[in-house]
Amino acid sequence: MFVVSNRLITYSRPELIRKFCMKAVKSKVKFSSNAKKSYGQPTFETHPHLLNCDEVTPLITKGEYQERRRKLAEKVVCYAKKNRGNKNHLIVIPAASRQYMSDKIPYVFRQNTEFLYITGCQEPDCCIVITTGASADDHCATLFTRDRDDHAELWDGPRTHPEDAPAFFGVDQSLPISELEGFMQSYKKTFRDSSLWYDFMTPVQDNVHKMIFELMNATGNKCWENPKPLLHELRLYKSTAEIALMQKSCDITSQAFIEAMACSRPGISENQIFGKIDYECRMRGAEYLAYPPVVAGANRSTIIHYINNNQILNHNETVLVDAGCEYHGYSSDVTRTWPINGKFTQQQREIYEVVYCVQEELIKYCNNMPSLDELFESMCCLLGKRLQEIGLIGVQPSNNYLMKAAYQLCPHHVSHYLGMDIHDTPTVRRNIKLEPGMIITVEPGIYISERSKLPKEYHGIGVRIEDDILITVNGPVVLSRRCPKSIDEIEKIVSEGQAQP
Ligand SMILES: [Mn+2]
Repeated sequence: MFVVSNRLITYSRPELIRKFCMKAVKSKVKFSSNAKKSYGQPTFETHPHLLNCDEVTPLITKGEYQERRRKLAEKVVCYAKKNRGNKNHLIVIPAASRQYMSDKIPYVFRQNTEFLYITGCQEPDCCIVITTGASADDHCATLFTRDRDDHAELWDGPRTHPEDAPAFFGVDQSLPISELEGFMQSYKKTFRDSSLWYDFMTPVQDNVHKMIFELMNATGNKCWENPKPLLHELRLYKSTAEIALMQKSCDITSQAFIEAMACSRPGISENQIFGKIDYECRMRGAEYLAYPPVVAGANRSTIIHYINNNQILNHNETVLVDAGCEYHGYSSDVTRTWPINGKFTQQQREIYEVVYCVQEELIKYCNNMPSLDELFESMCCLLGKRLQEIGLIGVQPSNNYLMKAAYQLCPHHVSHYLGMDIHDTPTVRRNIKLEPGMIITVEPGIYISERSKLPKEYHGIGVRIEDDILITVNGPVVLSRRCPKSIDEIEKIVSEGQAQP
């Protein structure tokens, strides 16, 4: 009996919200039932080579997107309960806008990651609004899509129209973006004691940002929360489909590295290696490279963020390449260092072996589920010890001394979370223990600049080895395992490549 009445109460809320939503816009929106369906992104009907039936983006189903929205609503409700917050919540996550490099010339469009994660919608200038009461199961998701514009659609291609969006994206309802302001005003009037969840810190769509800012001022609303940390907590743990996408992304990048190694020879330019990796990734199905790659020959490899990539690679030099592709929204991030003529010099080999051994040990250490910061500490420790063994760091008993000396030679962190973004979920702290489902990088390096106090013959050597690691209950899985990294393997691939005409 109690259960029945409880259900009645909880189910009344979404109906209330939905009725309120539709009433606010009823007069303005006309849906024609027999018009041709219109979508602003690939669907199973138009792109069967990319999508299966019921998938909104490759491998990720409508159901998975619905589950993500439900979980977000649940986290919001949970957070509010814990902090004695409001009972009603309005979560607003806008899509990104196009960015232009010069008059009417756009940059490659990249969707706002939080919006893409929660909707699967790849169009610019849309917005998702999730409203929820005290029970997240009754949340209501409204997708605002760009207004119909026959002229613009002729130039830029079709847009998703509100009458077609709910069936495809699995949202409860959809409205044109021009209705967003009215929708929010009505909601604020109906639920005066509600919290607004919107990321004021990183505006991604100017119009929406300005409108929300003004609305908040006008209503004197001070109940504002940022949904980003909660979204990052969700994104931190990868689903089965996401792991498959990450594996594919790493496989593509690994193959591209092998091809780039095989085409290396003295006289090739850094930019040509960049081009080779980009080409090989695209030929295997990636959309583009996930970030401007570092292709750094000789002493340029000691500059951590070198992306000029405009030098020639010579005999007896190494090249450090940090690159990765984006495959259906999922990024890989791999670094390898190889000798341009197929043979490491004595000093290059010594440094490479130190980094290689330390990297292998760090991957093994992931079995203990350390935090990223603990992983960093042990990198400094291990690097220090190895460098001492080969006589590059003086014999001093203190651990502290070793770690400081190592940190001078590797001034960056050893790891970050990885996923849709390269530096994924940056609001998640690096001092929490690893857990199954997380994906991280492990990337120790040694950079001996020409200003270093170490012996001259080591100057200009820069080595980094970076792999992408999935944490599982059975231990770490190296997703980028198909990218060769032992000295023998690497020398063989480069040498054999050079033997080809
Ligand atoms: Mn990285």
